[in-house]
Amino acid sequence: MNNYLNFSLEGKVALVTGASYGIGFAIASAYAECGATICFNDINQELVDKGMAAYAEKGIKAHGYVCDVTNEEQVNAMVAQIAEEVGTIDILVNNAGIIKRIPMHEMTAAQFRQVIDIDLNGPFIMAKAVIPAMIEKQSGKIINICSMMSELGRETVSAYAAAKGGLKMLTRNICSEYGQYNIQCNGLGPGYIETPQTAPLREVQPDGSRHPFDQFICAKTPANRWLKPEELTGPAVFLASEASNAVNGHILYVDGGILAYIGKQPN
Ligand code: NAP
Ligand code: GCO
Repeated sequence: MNNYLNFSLEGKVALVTGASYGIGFAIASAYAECGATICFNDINQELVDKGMAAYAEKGIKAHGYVCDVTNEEQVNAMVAQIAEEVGTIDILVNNAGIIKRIPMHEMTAAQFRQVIDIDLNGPFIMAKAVIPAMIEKQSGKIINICSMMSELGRETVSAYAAAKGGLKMLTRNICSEYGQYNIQCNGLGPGYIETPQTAPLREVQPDGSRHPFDQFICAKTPANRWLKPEELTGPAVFLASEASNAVNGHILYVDGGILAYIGKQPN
């Protein structure tokens, strides 16, 4: 097989965190279609059960685990259980994440810490747990789900932007430290995606008008629309496959052109 054209994930074990629904679910589903065995975790059994049912509905036999990515003991136990039950992890997607939209001067330190803990410390703990087996295998793929906020700020998302900016540099540092073991660590930077996390930004207003932020972000996107989780899957498969073995420390933005565009002039 020509590695330069090998997008297959046959025989690979992929762990996608926080993948009961949303972006993680779309990426894991695409990985399954490309031949990977899918493992995912979520914060509680109810969500894991929901995810298992959703994967089964798509004909995917997934392995689900209850695990809080900020809890190192739980993470190490999950990685060991996956190694025993499924196989060592070839592909890790650090997808689990939260956002809090609060003006910074009103945000408590505890709220700030919670976002940093899940969105930045979690990916560190997860990557640290899977890297030893990847070193032993002399191969591995780590994909960190970054954000427009890895590059840009906006009102009310200080903790999230700090976390996602840090995640960009964690991505580059894992690349720097572990590239010698044929481990590639890249970021996937979605633009504005239609998921539960952004639902509040798309709510129809009481007068029936579109949410101001919905109108704003469409004006900032050349295609003048929100993106769908499924539109991230091609780039995600690329970053998980041998086709990207020479790509490392890169943040692949899948944003419909937002970062390139000054925005549409209001009428
Ligand atoms: P989502 O719909 O909120 O899903 C996030 C998932 O992560 C949920 O299942 C959530 O569980 C889980 N999770 C939260 N904290 C966790 C923890 N401590 N341990 C394990 N799982 C945890 O988010 P999404 O829109 O799919 O986003 C997924 C990732 O993409 C996030 O990292 C987000 O920052 C990033 N992103 C999203 C967008 C977008 O426009 N949607 C754009 C760029 C980047 P709960 O249901 O319990 O919270
Ligand atoms: C927000 C949104 C964004 C998206 C995403 C953009 O409040 O601005 O939630 O942060 O989630 O990260 O790439």
